Amino acid sequence: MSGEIANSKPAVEISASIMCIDWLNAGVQLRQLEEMGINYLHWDVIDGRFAPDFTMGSSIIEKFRAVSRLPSDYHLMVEEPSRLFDAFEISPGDIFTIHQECCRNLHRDLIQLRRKGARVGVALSPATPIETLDYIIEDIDVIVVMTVNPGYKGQKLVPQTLKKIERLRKMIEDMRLNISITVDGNVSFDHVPDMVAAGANILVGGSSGLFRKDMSLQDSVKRLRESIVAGIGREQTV
Ligand code: S6P
Ligand code: MG
Repeated sequence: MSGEIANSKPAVEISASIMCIDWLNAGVQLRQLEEMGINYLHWDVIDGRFAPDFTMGSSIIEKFRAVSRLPSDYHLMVEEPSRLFDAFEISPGDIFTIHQECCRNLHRDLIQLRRKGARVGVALSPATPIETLDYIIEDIDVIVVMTVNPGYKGQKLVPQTLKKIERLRKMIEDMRLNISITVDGNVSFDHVPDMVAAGANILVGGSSGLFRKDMSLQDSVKRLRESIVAGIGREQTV
C-alpha cells in the first residue's frame, strides 16, 4: 500500500511518533506501521532542559532501526544539539531536525548535519515567529511547526499555529522552494483537515491521531487518511 496521498501539492506523509508507541507491544506495532505504509519513524529526543521530561536516546533508536526499513525522522528537543550529532546513525533519506531556539549557530549546525547526509529540518516552538527563518530558509529541507509546546504527548493544540503553517506554505511557494512542512502536536482526526489545508505535508502521528487507546492502529491510520483527504479537498480556510 502506498503511504502517500497526493494531489498537485506535495504528497502528505505520516511520521509515527515512537514516544507514543505501546512500549510493551512495540515490535508488533512496528511491523504494523510498516505494513500500513507509514512513511517515517519519528524520534523525539528530549534533554529535560529545553523541554521537560526525558524520552529516548540512541541505544533504543538503534534497536528499532536495526529491524526496520523505515526512514528516521529525528526531532531533537535539546540545548546545543550539535553536541549529539555523532550519537545518531543517519542514512540517506533520514530527516534530522533541530530547534531554532536551541542553537548557538543554526547555520553552522545545519551545514554539519547536511554533511552527514541528512535532510535537514528546523523546528519552531509555538511562540517562535517564522521570520527567524528569513536568512536560513534556502538551506533547509523541512520545517517542523510545533502545534504544542515541546515536551509531553497528549497536549492541546495551540490554535494560532495553524495560521503559522499557512503563512509558511505561502512563503515557500512565493520563493519557489521545495520544503516540507511537518506538523507536530495534537495531530488528531479533527485537526488534520485544517493542518493539511493550511499546507502541512508531513503529519506526526502521536497519542491523539495514531497510537490511540480506543482503536487499533489499522483503524487510526484509516481515519487519519480520511482526514488527510478531507484537508486536501478543502480550500484554505484557517
Ligand atoms: C512533543 C513531541 C511530539 C509528540 C507528539 C505527541 O514534544 O515533539 O512528537 O510525541 O506530538 O502527539 P500527541 O497526539 O500526543 O500530541
Ligand atoms: Mg516530535
